[in-house]
Amino acid sequence: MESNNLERCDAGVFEAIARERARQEEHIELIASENFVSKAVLEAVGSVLTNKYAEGYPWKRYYGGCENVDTVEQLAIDRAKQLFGAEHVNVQPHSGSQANFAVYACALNPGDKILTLSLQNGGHLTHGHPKNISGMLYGVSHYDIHAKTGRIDYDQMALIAKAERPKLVTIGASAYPRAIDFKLVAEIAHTNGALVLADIAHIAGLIATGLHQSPVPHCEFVTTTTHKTLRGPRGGMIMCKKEYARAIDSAIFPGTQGGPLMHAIAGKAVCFSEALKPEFVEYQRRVVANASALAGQMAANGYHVVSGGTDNHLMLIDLRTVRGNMSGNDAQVLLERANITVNKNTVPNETRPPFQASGLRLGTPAVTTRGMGVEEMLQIADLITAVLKSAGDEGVIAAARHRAVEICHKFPLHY
Ligand code: DSN
Repeated sequence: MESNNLERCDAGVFEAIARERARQEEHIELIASENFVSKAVLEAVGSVLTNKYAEGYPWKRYYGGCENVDTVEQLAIDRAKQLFGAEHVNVQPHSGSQANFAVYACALNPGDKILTLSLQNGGHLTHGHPKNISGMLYGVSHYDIHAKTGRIDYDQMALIAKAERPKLVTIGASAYPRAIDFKLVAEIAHTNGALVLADIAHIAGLIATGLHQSPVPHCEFVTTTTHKTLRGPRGGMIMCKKEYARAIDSAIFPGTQGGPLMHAIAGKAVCFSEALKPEFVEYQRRVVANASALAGQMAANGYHVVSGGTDNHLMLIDLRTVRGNMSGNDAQVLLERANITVNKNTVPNETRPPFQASGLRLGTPAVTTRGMGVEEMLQIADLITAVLKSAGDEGVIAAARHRAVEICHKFPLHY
């Protein structure tokens, strides 16, 4: 790569990137929404395609010189269709938030009602948070999870759908450890005259490989990011039924975006081709097995794992059930000192504000990409436990950090 140029021209950025590379190399990455892309994806994203303006869609652009980016975008679309069995795909959303907003712009008018998962119990900002445009423009009602089981309350969803008659039901989460019954959600929505948006950003890799139920046959709209379990570049994508194809394309461009990020779309094309390979199925199986092992060992170490475990790539640990009642934020800061990267998260029946929170969200996509397996998950659970029980003791934290770095060195990133 051309890092020599960067070093010469911009020492500040060069050095920050070098430090970030070292951080990624030597920290155990458990943020459930992060992953490590292949060198091929990195090359595509760092390519000359960043230079090109290409408003419009393949073979129908506003500017000249688009023949090569047309090829790239068409490859991305065709591969995504094959991967998910979608009728129509738009690969231009700059992010998952952009993808969701384009669906709202396509399906709703300001003031229309939407029904979404409660944000405190796993939902996403773009699913109706009062300070997000989705919460400002639309009338939002929430369904929730069962406080005891930690699982989505589909009966409550049906009751609210019947009472409120929303125009759109959204299903999908940022912090939900269980499998989702998309078919049931579509039945509930359609019975009550609503369309469905499934936001599969977190579990796209599990769905692409058939490990989790796909919403694509059942829901009008499916959005995802491409950088979580799917292991591609940062970005978004929309899949929809054919009848909404034109409206969705128009909601992205010119509706809510201008020129597409062609270098990111090239990275998506490479990601989809990687995800079509048999090795990717094996990778997703290992992500789930690792999450299950990590959750099992955390439970064995005395922590309450929300819903009793996990079906996917992540778990929620409720810290209130262990002595000390540490906040999620304090736990995150302590673990960071031991080179273990996590994020605080609200948990069912939360008693703290979101910036403190009472839980941790742990995920296994990134560590699994490095090649770590069940044995390492058990060790990582024990390291987390030791650090959280250390009461800040520098000796304990230093020993955990030393071990975390050793594990990382055993599974290098090869960038
Ligand atoms: N920030 C993402 C996550 O961590 O799940 C959601 O947008």
